[in-house]
Amino acid sequence: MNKLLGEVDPQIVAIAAKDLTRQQDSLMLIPSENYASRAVMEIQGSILANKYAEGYPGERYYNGCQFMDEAESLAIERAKALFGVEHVNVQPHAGSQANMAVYHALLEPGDTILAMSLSHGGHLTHGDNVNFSGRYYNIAAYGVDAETERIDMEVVARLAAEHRPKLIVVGATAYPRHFDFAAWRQVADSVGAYLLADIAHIAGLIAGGVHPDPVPYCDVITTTTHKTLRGPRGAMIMCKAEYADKIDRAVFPGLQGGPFLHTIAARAVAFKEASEPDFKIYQAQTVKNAKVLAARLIENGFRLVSGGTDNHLMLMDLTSKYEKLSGRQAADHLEDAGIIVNKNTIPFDKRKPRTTSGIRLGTPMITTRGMKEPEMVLVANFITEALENRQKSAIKRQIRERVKDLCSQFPIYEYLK
Ligand code: DSN
Repeated sequence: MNKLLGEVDPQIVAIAAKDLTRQQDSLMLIPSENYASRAVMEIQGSILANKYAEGYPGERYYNGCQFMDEAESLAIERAKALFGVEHVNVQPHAGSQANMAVYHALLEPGDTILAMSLSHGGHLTHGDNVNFSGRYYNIAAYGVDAETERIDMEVVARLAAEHRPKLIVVGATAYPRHFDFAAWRQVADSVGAYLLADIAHIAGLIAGGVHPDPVPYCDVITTTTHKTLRGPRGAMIMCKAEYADKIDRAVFPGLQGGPFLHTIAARAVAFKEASEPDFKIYQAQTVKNAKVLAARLIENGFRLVSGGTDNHLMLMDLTSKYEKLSGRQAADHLEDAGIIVNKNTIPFDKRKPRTTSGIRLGTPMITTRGMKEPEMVLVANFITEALENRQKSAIKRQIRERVKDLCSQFPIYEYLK
């Protein structure tokens, strides 16, 4: 019981060590990922993982939960203060469970949801037909305008009037522009729908004050905690007090059993970190970096969906430069050069989701490691050079070395080495 991990399982230690090297030596540009702090990871790997605590603070189905109650209450109070919300449930294991719980709380199977289609930047749980949401609910989807590649609120209002949804979801995983939550509230009110904001991608930006705030306008807000919010993997649901009981009952016992108190405690730590002044600086820099990266990529001849970004991510349309190069191939070529992105459909994509015509890039991770505007220009140039020379392995290898050099100036997790 007291042996070190290295003594018990050197094999798994070696795997983690390899990924530490990968995380250190690569430019990690997947916009939904981040480097959690040492403090977050310390408590996540702690003895708090040993306890069952079904229920909520003060009303558990297990004994011995007094310190679990303290940890969960602290996470709840910190989240409430950070986002200025009336009620928070910190138990959802992941973003999908959080959205599932909201639907379970507010809807009946067969009710209509209006949400963004996955192919235009939404999420699987926003009604995709391979997901529970598309299977159990009647989905009306909105997308972006073919010309501007932005959401057109007049179209959303028209779709709402036509389909009379019981719930409208505003939020995306691949939308580089701001959401005007006040306008969404107006549409929801026009048909008497609940308004859910899924802010998984932009939660950190909102907490950092660099994205419009959904709280005054939305009935319920879901988010993961490991993206721009930079906490441990997990999720939470925020809502007005009037929905608190329904939401809590939907999470437990509706959908989940025992909460993961080790990650809930790690969420508490992340919320503390996010309430410190440095976090605001970090979020502002994330957005500044994204704008510089986007501008340089455009200067280098790439087309970005909607012409740029207002947040932490951008979608590159490869077809404008390389008609035959798919997103999947581009992501693999970039990985050869030490640059990690993900393939992503672009609006009105002619290719399938497994192939795609685009890649999605974001700045949360490279900003966490301390990179600023000058490095964004280098990153854009590395991407450009790697894609230009995608058939030349020697050049990609050479770029990989230059990427590694750049990364070595911005070390991560030095205490683990
Ligand atoms: N998988 C997440 C993303 O990459 O955006 C969404 O849940």
